Amino acid sequence: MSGHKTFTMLKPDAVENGHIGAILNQITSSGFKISAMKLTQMTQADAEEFYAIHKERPFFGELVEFMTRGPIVAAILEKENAVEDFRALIGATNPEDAAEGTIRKKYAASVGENAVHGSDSDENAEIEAAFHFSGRETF
Ligand code: FUP
Repeated sequence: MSGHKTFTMLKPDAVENGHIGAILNQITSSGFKISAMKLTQMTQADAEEFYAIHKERPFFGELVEFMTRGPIVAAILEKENAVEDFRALIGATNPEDAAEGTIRKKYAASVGENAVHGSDSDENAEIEAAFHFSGRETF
């Protein structure tokens, strides 16, 4: 079935600040089902590969440093229209631009440390889910 899956990471800032429970509660109470989840820490090589599309951008070094500095919660989420609905739930990349009530508005400090990731397409959701989870970890 296309369009029913997205991938998220609760980023190191969200984990450090004790927001795992509140963010997961907002995600599940918005109708997303968790089909895979783990606490894990990305290596430098992992982060460079995951964000390879941004490697020429000026913020790439800081992004990799941030994403590897502590554990993240990686999860696969299922819901009809998952990619678009989840991006609406998390809000704009820069929390200053994010709508009231969105996860980034509530929990993110800056565009660089913005609490949560959400896939931007069905294709990337599949790639990102497979990057973090094996078949045996997905339900
Ligand atoms: P998003 O899809 O909303 O996660 O945003 P992007 O894919 O454009 O950016 C990925 C990550 O790069 C962001 F979560 C944070 C970082 N970033 C910056 O640090 N500065 C920027 O100007 C843009 C993105």
